Amino acid sequence: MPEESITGAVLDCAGRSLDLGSPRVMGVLNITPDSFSDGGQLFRHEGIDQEALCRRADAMVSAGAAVLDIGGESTRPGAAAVSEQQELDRVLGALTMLRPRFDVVISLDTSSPSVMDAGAAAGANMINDVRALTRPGALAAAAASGLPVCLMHMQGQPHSMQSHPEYDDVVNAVRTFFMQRVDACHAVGIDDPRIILDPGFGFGKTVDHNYQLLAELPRLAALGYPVLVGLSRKSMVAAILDRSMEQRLPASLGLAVIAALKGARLIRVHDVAETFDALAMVDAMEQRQS
Ligand code: 7PM
Repeated sequence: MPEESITGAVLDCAGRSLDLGSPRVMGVLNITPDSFSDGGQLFRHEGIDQEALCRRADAMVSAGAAVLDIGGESTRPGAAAVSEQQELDRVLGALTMLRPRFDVVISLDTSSPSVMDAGAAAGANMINDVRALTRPGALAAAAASGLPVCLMHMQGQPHSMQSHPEYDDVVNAVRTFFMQRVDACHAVGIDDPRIILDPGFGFGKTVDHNYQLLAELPRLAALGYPVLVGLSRKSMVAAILDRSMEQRLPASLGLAVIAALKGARLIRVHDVAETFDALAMVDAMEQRQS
């Protein structure tokens, strides 16, 4: 475990630095045909809509996104499986478009070793793995990439994870999982300054589990690694307020602010401009706190 808290750390992302002294926004770019909640399709049968992708990325960077997260596999419950080749084509296609155009940290939302290898070679800055490097070869690929990695907790597999989530104590289970995956990272040479943790809201969790994790986020941040959260438009909004996908922004901003106040430093969202402004209020206060 890190000796002192590194939650305010500056991450070295393949030469680009990511200052987590303030809460930062990670913008979601889903390169999937069934983009569940980002309001527009960046991918169709013919392939990536390059113009739409660049427009969306440009809007996110202008609005203050510190990180862009490119994903080519839908982890939505019940989503169709994607072949590794398909995922590679989507992610590399997007990365090749965006890398020369934007001076921003680019994260790859992937569990596939081949995407990690090729993505790192093509200029990606971070790996965001909802499977926490558990796929065969993923630990080695992430280690070789030299990039920071986000280890997310998930109970079960995407297709079935929401059918019957169960824990004795969800916060303890997530903590224990984190400590095991951190050990696995250390064993392959991924050291502390490269590790980010994410409780995985909605990934094999009931509404109660999600809100318990949110309330006790400081216990996870206390492990000493930067915490990333994805809450944007998730069903934990709909469970409290009966809101359609298009109506979840105000509640998502509420969740982003709560998470930041409880120690999250990277907030993964669809609505970058609005989240940036909301988090600026948290930052303004925190910077004046003694
Ligand atoms: C359907 C349900 C489609 C959920 C997409 C999703 C996270 C993530 C996702 C997260 C990290 C979404 C999710 N969620 N990566 N990827 N943390 N690190 O809302 O919470 O985009 S996919």
